[in-house]
Amino acid sequence: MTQSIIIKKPQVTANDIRIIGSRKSGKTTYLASLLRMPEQLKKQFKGLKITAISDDAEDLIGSAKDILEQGAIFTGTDIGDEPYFAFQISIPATKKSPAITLNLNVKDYSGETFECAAIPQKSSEFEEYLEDWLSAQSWMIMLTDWETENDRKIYAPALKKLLKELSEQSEVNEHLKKLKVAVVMSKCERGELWPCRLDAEEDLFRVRLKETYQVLKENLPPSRLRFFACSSFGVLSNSYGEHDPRPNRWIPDDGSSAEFSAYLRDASIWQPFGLISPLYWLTTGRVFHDERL
Ligand SMILES: Nc1nc2c(ncn2[C@@H]2O[C@H](COP(=O)(O)OP(=O)(O)OP(=O)(O)O)[C@@H](O)[C@H]2O)c(=O)[nH]1
Ligand SMILES: [Mg+2]
Repeated sequence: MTQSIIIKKPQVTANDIRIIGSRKSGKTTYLASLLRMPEQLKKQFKGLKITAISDDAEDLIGSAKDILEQGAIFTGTDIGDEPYFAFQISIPATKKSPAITLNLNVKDYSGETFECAAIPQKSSEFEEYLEDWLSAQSWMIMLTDWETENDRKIYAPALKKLLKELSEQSEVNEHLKKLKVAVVMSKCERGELWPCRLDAEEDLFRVRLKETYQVLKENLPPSRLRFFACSSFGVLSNSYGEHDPRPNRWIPDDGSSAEFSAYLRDASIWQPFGLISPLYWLTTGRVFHDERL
């Protein structure tokens, strides 16, 4: 009797995403770290491939090498000239899921554009960005601090406005009824956040950004909203058997904060956390099983 072997074809799926969020929340560093894919991740996840497609994406890999790995930081993203990164993530098959390739187009916005949504006097500027955001299939919203003042006066009102527009436009544009939103807390190598990364919704957003969380939950069904934690820098070691949870970051000793002015400390052991999970969920609707990625 001949045995038939069934070879599952890798799935291929595409997505068009906008990354928006508060100022200096780490959006550009996130994309640069992902595209650069440090050696530590390559070793740990054999067969994982990230390939730049557009020139902007190629250039960002260069910036990761020339800036982040040299212990420097990006200048803020310019308004009006937002880069559009096209790249591909190929994830090999695991016991739990088949091999998959994600073809992604991701546009990176400056934090000011998101904060405009909370300022009524800036509504005409906001309308311009909004038009482009509403042409996408997914949004990644990146936040990094939980000052009560920002929660109440910037993040919650900005999201309220954004989601109100989304809901109104959904009446005339069917595809918007499917738009998904991944809300990401960045820089989670910070000591008080690292243990909370395992349940970002409960332990980060619900308890720390109460009003923002409430606005999101009231305006989006669970199938279109999910919360994530990530760190572009990671900790010194997150491998089994050799944990060293000290952040792989360096903060200038001028009183700066770990939230807004940190640098990568040691590029040779650079191992970001949680970079792929939000993109995977936004694109497939499924939860990625290895949160370290
Ligand atoms: N501690 C820590 N700092 C980070 C991380 N990612 C980025 N940063 C720092 O956050 C600051 C801002 O990073 P950017 O990537 O420029 O932030 P952005 O959201 O693109 O900023 P805008 O374009 O101005 O909105 C820099 O000092 C980065 O080094 C991280 O994972 N951990
Ligand atoms: Mg930026």
